[in-house]
Amino acid sequence: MICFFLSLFSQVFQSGWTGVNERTFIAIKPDAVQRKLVGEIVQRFERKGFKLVALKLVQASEDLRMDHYWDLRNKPFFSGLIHYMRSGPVVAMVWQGLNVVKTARTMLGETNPAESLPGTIRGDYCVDVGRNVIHGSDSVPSAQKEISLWFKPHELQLWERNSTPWIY
Ligand code: DAT
Ligand code: MG
Repeated sequence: MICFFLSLFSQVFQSGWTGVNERTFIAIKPDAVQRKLVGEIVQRFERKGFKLVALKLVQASEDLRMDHYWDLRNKPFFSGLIHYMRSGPVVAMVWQGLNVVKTARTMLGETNPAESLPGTIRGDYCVDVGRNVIHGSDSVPSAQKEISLWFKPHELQLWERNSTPWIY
């Protein structure tokens, strides 16, 4: 019980969500939901040893889509990207663990599936950069920004995972 409260305390009050408390934002895009890849993708993060902190199926509003991809607003593919992200619900998730931001990006593969190695999610499940099935934050600051865009604080679950001592 004491360990549980200490863990909650450190999760709530530790600044920067570093170390084993690092968090990333992952979104399973509308094409992957349509193609029934949700279970497969969630399983990869679970089996890796990351901890699921939040998950919801959401039809992203225009404001949310624009805010999420605001840095890319001047790219020629921006309107197509915003349209694609409106084409159906996405599975928004927060995963937590040691180096989760960088490791998740490795698990995703490259932005262009043609450059993604087999064994990565984009390498295994897609062929077109405009239908690349998954989003993952590219840095810890981006992750913090994206998590706060997609989730309210009470949607992030503070829970003790029994398998943690077998992972760290
Ligand atoms: P990533 O999703 O790997 O972080 P990004 O942030 O550079 O890549 O771009 C966001 C999304 O925009 C990407 O997942 C797919 C789309 N995109 C990027 N480059 C593109 C291009 N050249 N043509 C079409 N869509 C592109
Ligand atoms: Mg990006």
